[in-house]
Amino acid sequence: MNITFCATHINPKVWLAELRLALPEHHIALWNEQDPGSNPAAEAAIVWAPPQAFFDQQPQLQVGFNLGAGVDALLQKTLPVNMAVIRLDDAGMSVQMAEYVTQAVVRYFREFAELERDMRDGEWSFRRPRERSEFTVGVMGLGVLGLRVARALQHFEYPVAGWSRSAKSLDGITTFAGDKQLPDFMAACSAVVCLLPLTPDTRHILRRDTLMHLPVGAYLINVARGEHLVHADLLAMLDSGHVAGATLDVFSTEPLPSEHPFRSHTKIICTPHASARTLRSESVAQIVGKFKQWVAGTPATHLSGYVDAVRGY
Ligand code: NDP
Ligand code: OXD
Repeated sequence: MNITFCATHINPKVWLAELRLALPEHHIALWNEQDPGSNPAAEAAIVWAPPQAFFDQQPQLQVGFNLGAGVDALLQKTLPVNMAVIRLDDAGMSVQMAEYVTQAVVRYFREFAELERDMRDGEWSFRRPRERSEFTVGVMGLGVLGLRVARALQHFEYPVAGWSRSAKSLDGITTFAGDKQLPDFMAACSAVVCLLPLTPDTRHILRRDTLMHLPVGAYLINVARGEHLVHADLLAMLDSGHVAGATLDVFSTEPLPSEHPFRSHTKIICTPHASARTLRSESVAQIVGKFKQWVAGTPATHLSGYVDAVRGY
């Protein structure tokens, strides 16, 4: 079978080498945009943020494996009519995400930034310990990553709340679902973590009229997509003190422009979309496993990570 590969922002050579080693009986080729006639007609694609021309030139594609968990960029494209989209599920990302979010929450809860600042200023300060039982961390999105994050936070005995589209019953987690329960969920959170997929329903969900339900002095951690957040609203709420601080890993424009106010804001911590990296070996192993199941006859709709294009995730 022919597989076409196109991934921007990564070195394709090493990926192709690993994929070819794992699938020696199949032909895997790097897509050539300049000379479309030279691309063998492929049934399967492995992609990260390919240009529209990739799909326009290959309407015969049956299945597309996304080299990431989020498929928002892919679903904004016009895709081949019969192509099913399969995303990465976990593939080594959830442990990284749990680690990243936990360190951000712990820094806020334990006020490490303030203690470090005091030490730099020559002080030896005492801060009264906060009450853990009163520091609820809310996780928006209780999927593969959100649930792992929630469980990691529980390990440190933070009360955890979760918000999802469908109602859930999860051991030890106070759950909320749907738009109606969003204000109550927000009101319960001392820190809120966004781990939602970016869909028409969730774009700009972190805006003034949702964030204003947070208690005064709450923290925001956005590790999902930049377009979940309305930048100006966050800046205004940091200025007013309603939001005490934000940790942002994702931005509506990436790379974040060097002059962007987020970069130098004293209440914002930024990282360059690094909270959970796509790991090559884990991702290749997962895609190869799913591809083999598909070749053996499992319908794409039955593969784990199958994306419901109407739902958007
Ligand atoms: P999943 O699809 O497993 O989980 C999505 C969760 O979001 C589900 O619980 C779902 O609810 C919930 N959800 C979806 N739409 C809504 C809505 N309208 N209202 C309320 N809840 C909603 O995704 P993952 O956990 O694998 O990944 C989440 C996102 O994290 C990715 O889409 C990506 O954008 C981002 N990401 C960021 C990375 C980074 O490095 N910064 C790395 C990897 C991913 P339900 O359970 O009811 O379906
Ligand atoms: C992803 C990401 O969606 O890297 O996997 O953001």
